Amino acid sequence: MKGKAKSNRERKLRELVKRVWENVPHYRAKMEDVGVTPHDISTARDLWKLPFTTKEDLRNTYPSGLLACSKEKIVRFHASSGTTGKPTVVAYTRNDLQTWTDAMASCLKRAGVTSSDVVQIAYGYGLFTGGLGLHYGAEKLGCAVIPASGGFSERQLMLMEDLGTSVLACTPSYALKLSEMLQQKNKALKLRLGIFGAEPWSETLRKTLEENLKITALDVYGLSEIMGPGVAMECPAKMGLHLAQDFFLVEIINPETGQPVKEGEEGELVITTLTKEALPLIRYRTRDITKILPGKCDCGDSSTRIARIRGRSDEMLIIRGVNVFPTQVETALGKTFGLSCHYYLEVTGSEGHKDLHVYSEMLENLSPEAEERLKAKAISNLHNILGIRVELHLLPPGSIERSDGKSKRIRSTL
Ligand code: DLL
Repeated sequence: MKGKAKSNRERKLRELVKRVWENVPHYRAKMEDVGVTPHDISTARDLWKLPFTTKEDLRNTYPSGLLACSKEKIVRFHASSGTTGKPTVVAYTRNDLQTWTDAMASCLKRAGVTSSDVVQIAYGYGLFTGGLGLHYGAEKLGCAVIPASGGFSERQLMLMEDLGTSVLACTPSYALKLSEMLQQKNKALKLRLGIFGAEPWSETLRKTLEENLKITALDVYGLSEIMGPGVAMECPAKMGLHLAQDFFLVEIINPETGQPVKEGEEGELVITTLTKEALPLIRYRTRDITKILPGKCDCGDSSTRIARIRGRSDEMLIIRGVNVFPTQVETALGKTFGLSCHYYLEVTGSEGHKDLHVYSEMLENLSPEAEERLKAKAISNLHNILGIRVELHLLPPGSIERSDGKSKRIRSTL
């Protein structure tokens, strides 16, 4: 069966390469540039011969230069949450939407969601893929779906209580905001599971959410360029995210050299879509940093698993020669009893000598002496994990703005 699944994927790969060669001049030109034709690609081992596709390719061909089907076949557009310039537009055919629904439903099933669940979707609905992606997957499983979308937090809590929400799907930072609001209320909830993703988050934040909300919190990964949520999902064993491997091939490369990393090493995730019709992507550089995990998951499933995303390569700070990801700061702050999970970062100084400022919120107001002790402990934890000294600023409880969607951890950089 395993061999059959593999040969199926390889057949899909050959068909994909032939299809983009015939239908997408941009891909054909890039392949011709490196002297590759569809005849050179027969198994996944040949993938390296193909050129990468980047966010720039999508930008340069905006809005529809990479389309591999006629415009009549498009039934939906989404767009990435780009902050600068034009967004990245993603198109779907009817089959693409079906594939997405199937992939998302399998992810939710893997997480333990069943038709008895009431799923409240507090990811944004609209151009962002979070809301509708989760929505169709959960509906396919037969769940009762509450399309709450993001924000209107008081109403979220009311719906949770009145409709008996058992599964909450939103960003981990929004889940944190909701959990804090809940702590001040006396609500009888049936919540048991959180499907959290769309931004990097740490094990520490998982623990906090699980304790505060009395749930199991699982990680879901995806990106609009590839499809949306549903690319990979944790199971309750929490041993990494299982890849939806019927639909994607993955590689891990060194982001600087573009070469594959050694087995099990961390690097940039590169994804090839096997079944997408409207916008197939070949060797798409996600800029997300992770690794392929060895061995088998305790759930018994032997599908490829990736580690929780450490962060995006373009959000990695280099402070006096040391690489720092916001999730590492989150881990260090989480190890410091007395601090909340709310924080943000600023970088000051000059190119040659950067300083990292960490702004972290205290759980309660303290006496000056107790605050000094807390600060010393946090600085020591940050030093142990990051390997550098940082400027730490402790802020009063509740002073850092809460996020209803993806939180912005790096507020300013050079
Ligand atoms: O965030 C799709 C999504 C929606 C995923 C809902 C999960 C849940 P984009 O807006 O295109 O799409 O952003 C994609 O978000 O490249 C990662 O950098 C980051 N990201 C997504 N999921 C995770 C995760 C959606 N579980 C970008 N952990 C990706 C860390 C994540 N980062």
